[in-house]
Amino acid sequence: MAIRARRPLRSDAFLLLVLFLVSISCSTSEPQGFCAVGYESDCGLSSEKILIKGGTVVNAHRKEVADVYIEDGIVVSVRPNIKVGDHVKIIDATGKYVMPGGIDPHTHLEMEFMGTVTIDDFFTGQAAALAGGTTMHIDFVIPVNGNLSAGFESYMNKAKKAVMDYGFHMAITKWDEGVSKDMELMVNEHGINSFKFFMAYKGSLMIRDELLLQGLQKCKSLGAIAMVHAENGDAVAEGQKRMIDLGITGPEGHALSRPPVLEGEATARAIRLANFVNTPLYVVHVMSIDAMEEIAKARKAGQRVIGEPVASGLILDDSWLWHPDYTTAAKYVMSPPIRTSGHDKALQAALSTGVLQLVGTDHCAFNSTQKALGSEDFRKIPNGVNGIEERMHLIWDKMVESGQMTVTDYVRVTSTECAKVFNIYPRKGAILEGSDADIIILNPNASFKIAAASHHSRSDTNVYEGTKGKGKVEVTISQGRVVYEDGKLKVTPGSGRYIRMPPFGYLFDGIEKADAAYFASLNAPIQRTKSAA
Ligand code: URQ
Ligand code: ZN
Ligand code: ZN
Repeated sequence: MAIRARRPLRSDAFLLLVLFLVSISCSTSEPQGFCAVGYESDCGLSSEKILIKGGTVVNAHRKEVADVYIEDGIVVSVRPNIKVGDHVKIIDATGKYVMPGGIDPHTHLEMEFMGTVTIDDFFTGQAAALAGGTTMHIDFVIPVNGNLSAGFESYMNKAKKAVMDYGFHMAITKWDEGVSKDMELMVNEHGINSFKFFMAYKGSLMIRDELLLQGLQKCKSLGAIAMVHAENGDAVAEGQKRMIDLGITGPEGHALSRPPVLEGEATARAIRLANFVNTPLYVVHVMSIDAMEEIAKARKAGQRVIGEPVASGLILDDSWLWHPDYTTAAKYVMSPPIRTSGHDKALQAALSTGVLQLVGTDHCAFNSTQKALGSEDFRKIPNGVNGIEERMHLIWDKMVESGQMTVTDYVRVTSTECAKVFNIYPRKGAILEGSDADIIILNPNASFKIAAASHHSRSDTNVYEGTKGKGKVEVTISQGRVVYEDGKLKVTPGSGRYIRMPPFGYLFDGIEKADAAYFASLNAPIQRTKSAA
């Protein structure tokens, strides 16, 4: 039988398999019609040998003029005058800053919300991040009907097209024994070390104090960070009704319905409950002086509270919500709302002095068609703004160029502190021997201009439209590969890695000692003898 003469099957099948894989990876790496601006694919996932020469290497603890040698995705050495052999890509960084890639602690990619889905998914959102100098983000998993495991599976599936490293926080939207058990699973099996509780969005994501208390205690026992969206959801619902009753149905009604006092009240309440449980608390998207001052007071009293302002709250004010053009006004609708001018400057000052610790974006982008869902009623406008591509440039221009912040503090608030809080430092958030080679080169003498026409988000609008500034990220290196250079992205869907985050980060150091001191201070129960009477 002639067949026997043929070569054994395994090799043919194997070859076919390789050919099939290459054809897929080449065909899928260029989703049609995505952001034609300076985009090309790189099928080879080879990691490069790279020498970054003569730049000022900035870490959160110091800056130095030094070379950085990268191999196999890892920083091998950081010192002056590194000599290398051939086949090494040399990047001249003279006169430029060489910094850890940004880490965005707060994003929502491909999130189902308010009757639609955020316009950026793990491909477009991450590609935009890399073009803006952010090399890792931590997204929020939303449970499926309250089920954490189902939520986790659905987000791991969404992340299959990832082009950079990412991690997950988990939202808690209902409480029962199953959820409590699943939280253990998320921490011990799935590398999640933080859970978010929404005190607003009545009727969808909102939870009540009883659940928040349960959640805080569970987080403590697991060594997980409790995160809160702090607004009084009941009062917000009242505020919304008040505006509608007044005939105020436009985007300006969104800001008027949830004033800073409702953010301050919920922030104070969450802080006091976390104090009662004695567990670290992380307040997301701090948008007002009211919330910031509650955090400042708690930290001054020695409580472990982390405050996260976001780019929109630091850079924008709410005058846009009164813009006569609906599409323009609606794109600025997010919660808590962007505040009146003055809150932005106060949040900048708090960030530059350490009252607030790190900067996120809360990137939750909806295009103008999606935002039009609320054209008759601001309560139906999908809440959220963009920022994942703009954060690093906006904070450099607003905080460093203005002299409010040093370059080492810039690295701390855009990268290192996030890595430390979520316990992945110094693998992430640093340019140290052994760290992942996630690095950006920022040219302080170049400038940037933001426009929806040139950004990498899928959205047709941008809340920073027309903003210009000093300082430009010219090169982004992710996992030891140059993924952004000369305005061109070189990304490969599926190359992004899920980063597991272990529990009991630095914020938990000594918590049990404080508990022991508390129990010792109780001086109870009092042993009483039954009185004769
Ligand atoms: O509240 C959040 O963080 C999500 C739902 C994003 N939207 C927003 O308006 N902040
Ligand atoms: Zn929120
Ligand atoms: Zn958010």
